[in-house]
Amino acid sequence: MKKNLITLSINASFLLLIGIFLSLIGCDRTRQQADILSAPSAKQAVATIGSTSGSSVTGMAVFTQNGDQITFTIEIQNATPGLHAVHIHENGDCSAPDGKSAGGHWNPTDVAHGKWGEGEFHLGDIGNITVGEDGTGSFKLTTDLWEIGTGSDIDVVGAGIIVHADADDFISQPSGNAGARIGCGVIVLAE
Ligand SMILES: [Cu+2]
Ligand SMILES: [Zn+2]
Repeated sequence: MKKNLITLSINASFLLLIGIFLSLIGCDRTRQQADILSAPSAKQAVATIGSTSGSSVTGMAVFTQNGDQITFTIEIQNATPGLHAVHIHENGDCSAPDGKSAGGHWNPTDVAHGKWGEGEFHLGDIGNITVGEDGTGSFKLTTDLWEIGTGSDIDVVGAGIIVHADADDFISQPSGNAGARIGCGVIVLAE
């Protein structure tokens, strides 16, 4: 009699476990369907940063669209500690060893160079990234001033990302006196 009771409770626990397992699978499937449904609006562009001007800088920049907002993140490695300017430049061309093939600052609105969010500034004037003693640094920015993959004047795809040896002073024309181009990447649409 006691043995039967134990068997019964083991069976009940087993059924409970199966129930929990099945409901977890159910949740997961619902989540996957939600991801598929939201996929078309989640546009993304990326730029892999390679070294230029004899530096050993590497990094990755990612643009992710959420509604009309685009979040930009960049992470770099192997840079000297301190401030380094980061800009979007007009050409997605990193073929020159000094990065000059990327051209001047991306400036589709035809205004003066400046500080992001204050008065006039190029749409490529992202700002300065702080690199620590370990040679790494990261920066994040959210804006509705850019587009991804629309082919419009303010579409970032096809432009370049440049990391500079020095800080942007946000004043000097036309590019903030930020020194050599030590990192370069081409912004491409992510599939
Ligand atoms: Cu620049
Ligand atoms: Zn600029």
